[in-house]
Amino acid sequence: MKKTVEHGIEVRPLTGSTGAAIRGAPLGNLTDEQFAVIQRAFLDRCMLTFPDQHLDGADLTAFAQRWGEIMQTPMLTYLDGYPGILRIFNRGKAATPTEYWHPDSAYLERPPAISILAAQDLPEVGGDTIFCNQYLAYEALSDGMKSYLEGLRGKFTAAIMARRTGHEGEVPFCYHPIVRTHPETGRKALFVSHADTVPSLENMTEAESRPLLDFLYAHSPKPDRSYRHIWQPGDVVMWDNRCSMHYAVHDHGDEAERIMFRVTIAGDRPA
Ligand SMILES: O=C(O)CCC(=O)C(=O)O
Ligand SMILES: [Fe+2]
Repeated sequence: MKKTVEHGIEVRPLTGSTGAAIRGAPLGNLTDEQFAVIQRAFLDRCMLTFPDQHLDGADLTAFAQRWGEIMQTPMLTYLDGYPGILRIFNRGKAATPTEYWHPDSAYLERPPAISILAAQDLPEVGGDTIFCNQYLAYEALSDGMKSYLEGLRGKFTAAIMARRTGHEGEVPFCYHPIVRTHPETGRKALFVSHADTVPSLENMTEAESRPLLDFLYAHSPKPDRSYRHIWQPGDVVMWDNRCSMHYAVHDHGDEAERIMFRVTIAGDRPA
């Protein structure tokens, strides 16, 4: 895996398995050829970092629009003047809804394909985000397990989001295959999440489902198929929710300022 430069865009792999850093162009001003280079790297590496971009709400929105349709997630409140931008801030460790492995908003019928974060204000140290490659998690399973998982669907619920937002009444959920085929690469990836998000398999009790789901969740994020991002001012990071999970490490204390702008891009129904 080597660094490449094409149309002035440098693509440098971040680990042997996951992620690439993109340098060489301001994101607000990419040619179609440059965008194609970035798109290829994204599909290949599951997530990208763009150092030193310092995007504000307008720049972030313009960049995000190149990837598809900007979407909103029900129950969340978006920035005044920027209906696609969610302001992520430090809620304190006890209340953070993102310190566990997950793909974003997987309880939606059509979960976001892509999420993009632009750092606005960072703690002096800590608050890293870790990403894991769910193609490789799938490929590491035995042939027996792969065929056993064929056709199984998980119940994906909004329990964590409902808790966080004080949502009352029935918690939204839907069923998705726990092995999904990426609509653009054609590769299979393991599609799972925390036990509160995926409590059970379709047509099975929780007691019957947990051993398998717990195994798949624990199996997924291994160091040799992950990348840990240590944020720097101005960073933009984007990930593919169809083939990766991420984990926001809360080790910066409840008082430290940590503000990110997030945009999500609409995706297909997992299949
Ligand atoms: O704050 C972060 O680093 C990531 C939070 C997260 O999970 C998200 O924005 O989807
Ligand atoms: Fe997330």
